[in-house]
Amino acid sequence: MIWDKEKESIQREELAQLQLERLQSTIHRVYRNVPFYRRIFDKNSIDPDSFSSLEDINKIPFTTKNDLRENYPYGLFAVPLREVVRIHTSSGTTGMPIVVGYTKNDLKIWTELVARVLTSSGITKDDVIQIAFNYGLFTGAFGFHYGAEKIGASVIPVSIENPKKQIKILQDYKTTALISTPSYALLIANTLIEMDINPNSLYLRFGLFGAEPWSERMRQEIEEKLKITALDNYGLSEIIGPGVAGECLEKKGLHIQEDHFFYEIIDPQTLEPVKEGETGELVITTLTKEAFPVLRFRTGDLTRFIPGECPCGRTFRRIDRIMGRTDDMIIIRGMKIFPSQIEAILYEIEGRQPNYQIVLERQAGVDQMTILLEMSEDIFSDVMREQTQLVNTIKDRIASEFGLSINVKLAERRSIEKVGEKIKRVIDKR
Ligand code: DLL
Repeated sequence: MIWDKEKESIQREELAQLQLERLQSTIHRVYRNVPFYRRIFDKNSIDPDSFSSLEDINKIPFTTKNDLRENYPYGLFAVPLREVVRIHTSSGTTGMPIVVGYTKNDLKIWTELVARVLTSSGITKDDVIQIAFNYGLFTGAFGFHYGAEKIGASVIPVSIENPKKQIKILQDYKTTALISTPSYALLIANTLIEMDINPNSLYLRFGLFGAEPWSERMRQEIEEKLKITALDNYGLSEIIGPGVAGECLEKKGLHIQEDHFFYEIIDPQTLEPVKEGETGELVITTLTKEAFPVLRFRTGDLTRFIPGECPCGRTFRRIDRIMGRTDDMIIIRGMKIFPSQIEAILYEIEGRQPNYQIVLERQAGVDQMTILLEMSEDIFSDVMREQTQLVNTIKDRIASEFGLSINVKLAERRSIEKVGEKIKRVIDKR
């Protein structure tokens, strides 16, 4: 595609103007209706009428997960409850869940945003979509459900089920797109292999996976095992749910939805914006939300803006795959480690996506790290000697990579507990 630079810069200017107008109206809405924000504005002598450019957003202090928690359940709603038509919560992998509400208009916009994510993933009204997220307080299932109906696809609201039942529906209902967490997709893929079913006998073409961190390697594994195109999408309930960002078929980052949200990336230590293209913590301001608007919400998710334009022609910028969470950063004996670094080592040793959990404890004043690793069927049935060998290999690799001596415990298959849909990677008991 030939890029029209001039047209693009006009579009960016128009977008900035739209964002500013929507920011101004959001600021007025929260100042009028949310005591928490009014207090912040008054305490910092911020005049809600003083926002004349997008840079003025820097005047507003960040909103944290803790602020949301302290206002549990409805303290930050900007409309009376009678105008709220839906309630969801965050999945609570990092503590108490956060309660979020939607007006009729919020639901309309959410549906539109998810429809965009589906469309950019190549999904059309001809697709048969199997939704394998839990229908409940979690935003994943309902978000995708309405977005998929909006584009006219056929929706199968299976929810979380025994993987064999998912496979039966994949086969019998001729599902063409699967929507779930990446770890659940892999569970389905591995069950398919165990059942000796040829993935080519399915009608599945696409998988849209999100709600938890995954890697490029995991994408390849899922794509190979299910014979599909697997795409990443990102969202969080505090902002709206799924629909906050999604990959297009280029697989070169996730397009953000800049007409409804304002995105910043900051250094989580200094709280200053990072340089263009550098990794930091994603901060999001909602621009059109009515029931639950948030200003400069620190997502805790680490990513970067991908510079340049996307070959697909969409002009909304892209963020990179989420690399981890700031609160998952393990600081042990002065060393900073992300679970994704441990995961890469386990992947290399095992040759497949590991299912693991990192437990941190303090024993006699010394920090200890234990990796709990679920065993695959073959290792589980293998002799003790091979299990000991696996444990030692992992210990040696971690020691040589990070200079840390750790414990490794092998756990039975599917024994690591999930919080709702998601695995909690780090348990810090210190
Ligand atoms: O997970 C919303 C969602 C549902 C997104 C379905 C995508 C698909 P929460 O339960 O509030 O909402 O959890 C949000 O999950 O802050 C990230 O830490 C993590 N997360 C979500 N999507 C991704 C992703 C939904 N694609 C939290 N990659 C976020 C990595 C993700 N982490």
